[in-house]
Amino acid sequence: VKHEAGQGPRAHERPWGCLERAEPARGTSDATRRARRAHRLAAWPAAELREDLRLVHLSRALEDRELALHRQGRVHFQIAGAGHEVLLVALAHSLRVGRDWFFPYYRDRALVLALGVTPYDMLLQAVGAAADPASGGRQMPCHFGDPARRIVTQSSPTGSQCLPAVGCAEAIRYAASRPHLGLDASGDEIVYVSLGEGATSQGEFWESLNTACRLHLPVLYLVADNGYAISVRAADQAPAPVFELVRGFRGLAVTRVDGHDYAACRERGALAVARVRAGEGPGLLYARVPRPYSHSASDAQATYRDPAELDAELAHDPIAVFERDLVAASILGADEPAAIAEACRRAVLKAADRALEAVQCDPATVTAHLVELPDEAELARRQAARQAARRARLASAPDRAQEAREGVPSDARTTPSSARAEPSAAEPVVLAEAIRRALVEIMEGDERVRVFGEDVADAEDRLLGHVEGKGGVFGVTKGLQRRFGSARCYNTPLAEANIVGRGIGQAIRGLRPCAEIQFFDYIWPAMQQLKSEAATIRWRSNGGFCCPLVVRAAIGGYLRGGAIWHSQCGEAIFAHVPGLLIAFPSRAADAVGLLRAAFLYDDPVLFLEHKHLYRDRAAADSYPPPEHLLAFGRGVIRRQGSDVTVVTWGATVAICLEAAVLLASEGVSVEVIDLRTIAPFDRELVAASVERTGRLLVVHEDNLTAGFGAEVAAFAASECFWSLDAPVRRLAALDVPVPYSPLLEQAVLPQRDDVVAALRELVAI
Ligand SMILES: Cc1ncc(C[n+]2csc(CCOP(=O)(O)OP(=O)(O)O)c2C)c(N)n1
Ligand SMILES: [Mg+2]
Repeated sequence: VKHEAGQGPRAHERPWGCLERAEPARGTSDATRRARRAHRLAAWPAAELREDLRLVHLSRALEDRELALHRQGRVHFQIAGAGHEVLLVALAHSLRVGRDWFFPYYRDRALVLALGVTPYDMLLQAVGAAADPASGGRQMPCHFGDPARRIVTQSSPTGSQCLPAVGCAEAIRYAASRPHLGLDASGDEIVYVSLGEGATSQGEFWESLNTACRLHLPVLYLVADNGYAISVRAADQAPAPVFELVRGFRGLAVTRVDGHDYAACRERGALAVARVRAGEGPGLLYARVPRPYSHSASDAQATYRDPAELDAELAHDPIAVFERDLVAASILGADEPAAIAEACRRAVLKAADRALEAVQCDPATVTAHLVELPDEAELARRQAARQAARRARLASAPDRAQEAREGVPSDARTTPSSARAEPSAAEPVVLAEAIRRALVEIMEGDERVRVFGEDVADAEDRLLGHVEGKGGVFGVTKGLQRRFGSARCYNTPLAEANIVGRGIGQAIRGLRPCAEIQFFDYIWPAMQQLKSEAATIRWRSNGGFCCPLVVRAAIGGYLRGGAIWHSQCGEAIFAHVPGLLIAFPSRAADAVGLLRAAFLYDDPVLFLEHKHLYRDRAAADSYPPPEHLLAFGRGVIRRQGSDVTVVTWGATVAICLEAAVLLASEGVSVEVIDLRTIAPFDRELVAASVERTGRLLVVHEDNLTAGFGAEVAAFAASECFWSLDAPVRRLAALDVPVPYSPLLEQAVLPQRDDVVAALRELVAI
């Protein structure tokens, strides 16, 4: 920043990082500080210190070997944890392998070594070998993952790990208070989540702090500040260092430590962990560390860093400081550090040679572990088990038995008299009510299911006897909190990434979370959690982890007045995401069958509930019996016909059926297929129908360009070509947002007469 003569920089322009970093230590000489550090080392057994020195050298030797192999083209990427090692091995002493949950950062190699992952395992990942235990050759080096050690499969988006980490901590608390769930919760396990100072700029970090503090969760954040996010200085990221910025987070214990000082890291790290473990709430451990190596093998930090700063970092490498202190404290002889370093170098050389000989990945396996859908027999078995659990639960609560027989929750005990009466099981129920009942039934059968989102709860517990309760802006979750308690149905902050990210963490910890997105139009803040996290967890860990999360979202238009942010569709965008299952029912009974299945799968489901159908009597059905289970990927023929096939889903199913009735009077026989699920979609049903009719029209409410209809049409063009007597046609919303004025909305969304016109034209070809 340039300043006028005589004027200093204004406060907000001051590069705090540089000033603070340049600040000389006050009052004590280097020699005194070194003597103090050496003295403190005597607190720990020499063998432990020696082992820690071995670990830091092992970590550094791995970086050096991988970098060399990268230069030779035998390792395809490298990212080094150099400079962070001493901090991490010191902290590892306070964490418990196989008990605590780890959401690491890519700089955490030394920690992961301390947790017991071997150099060979890490090198298998670096060379992209099939036997890479973390990812089967699918992820870059230092993207850790080890189910037995509870090291959660890591992704690359910086900061996105924070919300799942918080969700995991939530689940720990829930599981610990319900030992009968068998989730192996010790009660004092904690979550470790690690990130760099650059990643603290991400909103997801702040959203996670919000919940960690509000719920006093057992989460330890480690922020390792190495001064740079690739080439961007810490001072350019934020107005102040993060330990200052978090001051307003009530309940967050912030600890600062110098990552060059093993003793300080170990002592203060232990105190920070102990506090979190004791249940006193979240902690943030902020550590200053150097970055003596470039950001990654694709970076050359000499091109943008001050040479003097780099020289200073190399001269004060934490490993060298640790060695000098160990020798000064007479814990190691003068020659021992070099010998340890050399032994590590040799061990890594050997492990690398072995890894280079390991079998490389088989291209045929690349689609394995994307999703793992059980067959229908297995699905039925799971449903039977859930029903048995439900019956047992209801038998232990006799006042619920009548409801179970009827499949209807009465909630009569605590609902004020003004609440509506429940219909009997045989009476048709609209889609919203069918979903509500299905949620009740599923929650009764599986205590791992929790429902959360914006406004999903009824009311404050103390008011439940006096007010009717909210239960969602569409009333779909009404009565769940009243019936199952606030631990099983609760409100979240108004933050969609928070909702989905916490769901992911809970799923990883063994629960079956049900996250609600109030309006599909507001799902986008959660996109990273859905696309980069939930949908990739199984694949990126090569089947080591899975994410059984159901995300319900109210979707769609035909509302009159919903406008651009309460009426959109957009399922095609999610259909483009491998690893995500998508349901889009058009009728109440289907919604129940699909929701039952959704909670029996072990993969993430986006469950789209059409707002226009919520209360549409034409989409109502009797509440189906428990055996009614719909596997994903099974469409249904809603109306048989022989002249033309219409493929559709959601609210346009009814419109297409009306059009088919009209055309029947003109002698045209239209077959209408309701896909029911978008991912997977029922290719066989579509192909068999087109084979009979020779003509295909795809109709959807989402806009035309790159809509899911394009996928169905491309499938038909490719696989049904010899059956087709006419080009495949699509009818969809115009490529503009949904407007407020009913006249404009009508102009944008496909209407019955549009379908009729399109069909007439198609059969005339
Ligand atoms: C969301 C996201 N944006 C950009 C990147 C590319 N990227 C990878 S690491 C990195 C810098 C991270 O800096 P910091 O959090 O300070 O960690 P450090 O690498 O310094 O340890 C960036 C920009 C990414 N991985 N994820
Ligand atoms: Mg950094």
